[in-house]
Amino acid sequence: MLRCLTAGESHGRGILAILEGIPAGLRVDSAFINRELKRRQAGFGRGKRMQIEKDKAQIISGLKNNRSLGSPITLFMQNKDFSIERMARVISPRPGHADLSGFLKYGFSDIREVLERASARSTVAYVGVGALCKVLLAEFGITIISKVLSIGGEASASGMKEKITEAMRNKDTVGGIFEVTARRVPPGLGSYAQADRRLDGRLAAALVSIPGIKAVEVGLGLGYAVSFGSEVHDAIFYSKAKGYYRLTNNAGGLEGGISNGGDLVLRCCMKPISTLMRPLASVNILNKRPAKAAVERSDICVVQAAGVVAEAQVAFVVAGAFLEKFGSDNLSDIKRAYQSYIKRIK
Ligand code: EPS
Repeated sequence: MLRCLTAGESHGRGILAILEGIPAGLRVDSAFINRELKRRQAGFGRGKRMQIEKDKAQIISGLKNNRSLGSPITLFMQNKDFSIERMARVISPRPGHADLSGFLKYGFSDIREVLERASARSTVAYVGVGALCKVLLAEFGITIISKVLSIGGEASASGMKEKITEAMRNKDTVGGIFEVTARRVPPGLGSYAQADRRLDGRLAAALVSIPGIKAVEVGLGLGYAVSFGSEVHDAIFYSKAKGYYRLTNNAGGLEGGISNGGDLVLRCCMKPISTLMRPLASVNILNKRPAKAAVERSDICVVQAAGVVAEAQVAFVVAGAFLEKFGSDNLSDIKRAYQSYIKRIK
């Protein structure tokens, strides 16, 4: 079982992740983890914090001479902006953020205590863990990529840029849609046998748990609702060279909660960032009178970065399901199990 726990506040000492279940014998190049962390920091519309941070992972446990030991791998990403004790009190919750619900739930007197952990800074940990999972999956030829499909309803590169510039000019924020694709995933990951083993459900849960994600589509997604069955189901073919194959992939590589051998294709809608420089109406939590929502340093648009985070989440879920299917202790054993399975299903 692949398990992960993360910790850390946005302006605390740093962000930490413990990943347990990576098999022994995997070569891990820390430069790759750092490249993934850097990708998360990029994108037009990112805010000032990204000019301060240069996210880098220190590997604190689980590797010896760059090889995994089968023991928990701990990553630590230090924050440059470590100012948690000096941060100003926040008293008017931002609509769209965790501020009000977190404040009510935990009974704080300062919304700062909520937003320090609710911050999307926590996604540094997801990306670090996802990078380790990508390294494992790459041993089996599996790759995961993402691309931005639209920003504020605009689908051309120039239109997207204009939308972000417009949001910037108006002291506003803007969301969008991105797509994640996992290639060369073998058929047979996940199961219909129990709801919590379904790979589609596990992927959707992992994606909708990324801060700001409000919708997830699998394959054709909402498009299924406006089509006839004969138009959308992916017909099945067989050849000796290829084995079973399809010419279309509306299913997004998932049937019956199991990977079917096609690319996993998932689209996510990200809402606009909820910190607005021209704030919406809110309420002062001290006197319960109307007040403008809090204004914090933030980003204008993070759809591209969210795509990188989503790749990491998909990598974590697929790696977990992969290890369940093929074993989990030793990389060579897993390779043998994988090869014998690939031979059988042809
Ligand atoms: C982020 C770090 C945060 C924000 C952003 C994402 O840093 P700071 O709050 O110090 O500017 O830039 O977080 C949010 C927008 C949010 O709503 O949580 C990061 O590292 O990605």
